[in-house]
Amino acid sequence: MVFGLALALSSAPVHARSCQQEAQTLEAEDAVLTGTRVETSLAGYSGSGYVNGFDDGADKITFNVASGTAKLYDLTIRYAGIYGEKRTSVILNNSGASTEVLLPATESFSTVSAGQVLLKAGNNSIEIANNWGWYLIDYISIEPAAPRPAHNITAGLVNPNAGSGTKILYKYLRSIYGKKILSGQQDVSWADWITQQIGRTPAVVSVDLIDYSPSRVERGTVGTSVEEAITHHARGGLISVMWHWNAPTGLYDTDENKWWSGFYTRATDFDVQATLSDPTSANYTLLIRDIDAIAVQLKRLQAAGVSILWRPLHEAEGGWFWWGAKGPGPAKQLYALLYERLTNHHELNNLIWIWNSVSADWYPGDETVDIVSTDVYAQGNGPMSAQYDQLVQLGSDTKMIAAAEVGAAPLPSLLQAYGAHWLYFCVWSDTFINNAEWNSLDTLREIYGSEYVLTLDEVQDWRAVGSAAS
Ligand SMILES: *C1O[C@H](CO)[C@@H](O)[C@H](O)[C@H]1NC(C)=O
Ligand SMILES: *[C@@H]1O[C@H](CO)[C@@H](O)[C@H](O)[C@H]1NC(C)=O
Ligand SMILES: *[C@@H]1O[C@H](CO)[C@@H](O)[C@H](O)[C@H]1NC(C)=O
Ligand SMILES: *[C@@H]1O[C@H](CO)[C@@H](O)[C@H](O)[C@H]1NC(C)=O
Ligand SMILES: [Ca+2]
Repeated sequence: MVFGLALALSSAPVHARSCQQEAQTLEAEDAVLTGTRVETSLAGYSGSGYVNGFDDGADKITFNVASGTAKLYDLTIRYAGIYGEKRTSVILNNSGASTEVLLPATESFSTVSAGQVLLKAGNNSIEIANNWGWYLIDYISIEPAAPRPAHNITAGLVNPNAGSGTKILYKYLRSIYGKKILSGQQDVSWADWITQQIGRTPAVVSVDLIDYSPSRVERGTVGTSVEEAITHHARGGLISVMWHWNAPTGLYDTDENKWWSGFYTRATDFDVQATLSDPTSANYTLLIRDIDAIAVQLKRLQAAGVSILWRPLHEAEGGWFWWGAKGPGPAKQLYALLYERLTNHHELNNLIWIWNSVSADWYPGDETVDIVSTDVYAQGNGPMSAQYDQLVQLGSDTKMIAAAEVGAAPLPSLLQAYGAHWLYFCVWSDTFINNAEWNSLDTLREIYGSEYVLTLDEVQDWRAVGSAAS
C-alpha cells in the first residue's frame, strides 16, 4: 500500500489471447467527445484525426459498440504518449468498474492492451476517461477474446529445501488455481470486522512487519503482527506477510516526512544503489542488520508451523518506496540479497516467494519467484483483467497470480466471465474495507457468499487437499 496515493502499475502491450476475425476499429474522432477535441497535427493517425484535450477530470470519449451476443472482447487502445507516461481509465457501460491502463511515453502513435471488455448483447458504451489525462487517443479496437489456454504452473517451490508443510500449501494453492479464489484481508482486526459484518471470515490474512524495522524499534515501536498471524493460523487460516521496510538510516524525520514514513522514497536519503555497491560499508551492514531482524520474526512463525505467502519489496516499480527509488537494477539486487540471506543463511524454509510488480524490467527471475502479483487500486469491484494478463505474460503462465493488495474486492461473476484467475485477493485495511465507495456491505456479502470465493471455513482442509494433490 502507498498511504495516500495508491496506484497499480501496468506495462508493455500484451495481446496474447485474440483471434484475428471480427476485429472492429472505432475511431476516437467519430465517437462522442466530452471536454475533448479532434486534432490532426501529429502525423500517423488512423481515420481522419485523433482526440486531444484530456486535461480535466470529467474529460472523456464515449464509444458506442454493438455486439450481437454477450461476448468477451480483447480491447486495444491506439494512443500517443507525447506528454510522458500517463494512466487512463476504461469504463464499460457506466458500470463503475473501471480498468486502469498505463500508457507508456511515446513520440508517435502506438498500441497498448487494455485487457478485456465483456459486452452485452445490444448497445454498449466504452468510455476512455481522463484519470491522469494528457495523452492523445487515435482509436480503440476490439476483437473476440480467444479462450484462455490451460495454465502451466510450476510444480515445485523455488527453494529446494522448502519444508513439507510449505510444499503442501503450494500444492493446495495449485489445486485451486483457476477454479476458485481465496478471500483475503489486510490485518487480523479487519478480518474480524468482516466476520462481524457479514458472518464470513477471509481465508487469507496479510500482516505487515513494519514495526519490527530496526529504525522504528529504535523509536519505540513494538510489533504485534507475528502474534496476529499466529492467531489466524491457529484458526486454520492462511498467512501472507509483507514489510513496509523503514529505511535502516537516513530518515529525514521532519514535519512533512516523519520517521514513521521512512519506507517512502520522499522520507529518506538512504541510497539503495550506493549501499549495495559496497558490501564493506557501514550502510550495507545496516541493511543486513535489518534483514536479520526480520528473519527473527519469520523464524518465530516457522517455529509455530506457519507457512507464509511472503511478499517483500512490494510495489518496487512504483518508485515511491526507497527500495524501488533507484530503478530495477538495485531493486532486483536487493531482492536477490534477501532471498539468499533468508533462504540460505537463515534457513527459512517456510516462505513462498511472491514478487509484486508487473514490469518485465523489474522481474527478479523464475529462479527466485514462486508467485507473481500486483496491487490494484481501482473502484468498482472489477476483474482487473488488464493486470492479470500482464502477469500471465510476465511469468509465462508458469507462476500463479495474486491480487496481493486491492482497494475493491473483485466480483466473482466478473472474475469468471473474464477468466481472470487471481489466486487470492487481499483488500487493504481501514478506509478501503470499511468504505462503501470501495466495498459496500452488499457487495462484500455477494463476494463472500459466492461458491467461487473460498472463506476461512472452506480452507480448513487445505493440508489434506494439498497432500493429496499432484
Ligand atoms: C450499456 O451502457 C449504455 C450506457 O449506459 C446503455 O445505454 C446500454 O443500454 C448498456 N447496454 C446494455 C446491453 O445494457
Ligand atoms: C442501438 O443504438 C442504435 C443507435 O445508436 C439504435 O438505432 C438501436 O435501436 C439500438 N439498439 C438497441 C438494441 O438498443
Ligand atoms: C510449461 O512450462 C515449462 C517450464 O516450466 C516449459 O518448459 C514448457 O514448455 C511449458 N509448456 C507449455 C505447454 O507451455
Ligand atoms: C549511509 O547512508 C546515510 C543515509 O542515507 C548517508 O547519509 C551516508 O552518507 C551513507 N554513508 C556512506 C558511506 O555512503
Ligand atoms: Ca483516429
